Amino acid sequence: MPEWIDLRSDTVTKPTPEMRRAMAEAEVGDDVYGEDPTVNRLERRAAEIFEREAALFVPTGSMGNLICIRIHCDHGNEVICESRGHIFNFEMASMSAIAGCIPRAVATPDGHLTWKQVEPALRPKTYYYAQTRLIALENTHNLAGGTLLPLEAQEEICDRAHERGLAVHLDGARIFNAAISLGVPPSEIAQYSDSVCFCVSKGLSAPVGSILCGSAGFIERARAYRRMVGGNMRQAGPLAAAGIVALETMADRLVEDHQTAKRLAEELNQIDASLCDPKDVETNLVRVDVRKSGRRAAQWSADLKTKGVLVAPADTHALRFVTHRHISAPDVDTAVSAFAELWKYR
Ligand code: TLP
Repeated sequence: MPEWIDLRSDTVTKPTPEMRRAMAEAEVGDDVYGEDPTVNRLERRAAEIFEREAALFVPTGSMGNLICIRIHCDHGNEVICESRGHIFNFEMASMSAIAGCIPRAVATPDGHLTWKQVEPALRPKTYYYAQTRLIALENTHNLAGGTLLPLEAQEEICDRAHERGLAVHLDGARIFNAAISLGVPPSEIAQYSDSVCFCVSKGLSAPVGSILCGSAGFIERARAYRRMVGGNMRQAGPLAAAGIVALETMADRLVEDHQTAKRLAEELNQIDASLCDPKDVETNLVRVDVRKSGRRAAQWSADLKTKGVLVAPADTHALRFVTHRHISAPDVDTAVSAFAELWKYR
């Protein structure tokens, strides 16, 4: 097996030695009876960090988002989301197929909704319209390039939505990256929304898992819906143990991933300024526009793979480079040289 430089996602991060030890030693019980002490500890700690009444451990971020949408909405309701949002593009239309909702996708230049863009998408309260029930935000925004939704924009959307009796869900899969970049605790970013779902399985390096936070009543319902969608995990203690290590020890180092991403963008920009603007890099994702090469992102991805560099297409003409714990400074140099070589002979 060759040593890949794997820039496809931060989901590829492997558990740290401390996580593996904690997993081996985790106390376990049947979580369906509420008796797994390690899962209970993780949920209590997450609720504490996010300053919410309760939390729930779920296997994936996709399941967490689905459960939240299902609780906030009735069948036939509309969910306003950003057109490049994860829940709209990568979750197998679960909000429609399972939760019975219809997405109303709003396109924005930078992936981030403002109240000015949301308001015209609200349905009037007339019997022949599907009724708007939920606004779904994403911070950081994955497909837009790991961009940050400013706190003021979130606050305004949430305040205006709440005045109209609408709920707001935050997909905070990478909220710890957002927190580092915005220089605030994650609780501050999530404070305006009714629910938040974040992942410990991305840059935080735990092998599996996401966590929902909300009111005690919301989490009680979420526990029931998790069962409905097959998300119960019984002796999940070892997974939760890794999650605890992730929460306690892995957030601060994300700044290194952001610095690596910035340097990667600077070097790619030196090859050709059309590829990316380092100023756009706010966290650990770099969107690289290969349009000028006349070749599609999928072709670039295949060509880079022949040089040992794994990068996923973000859309037809853009690649997404994701930095994480296993990407070192020499890895960036190698990836950039491989890219430069291919660019020269494009
Ligand atoms: N994102 C994955 C892929 O699905 C694209 C990745 O490699 O970035 N919300 C956001 C914003 C996400 O980026 C992801 C995963 C999820 C939710 C879903 O998490 P999982 O994979 O745990 O279901």
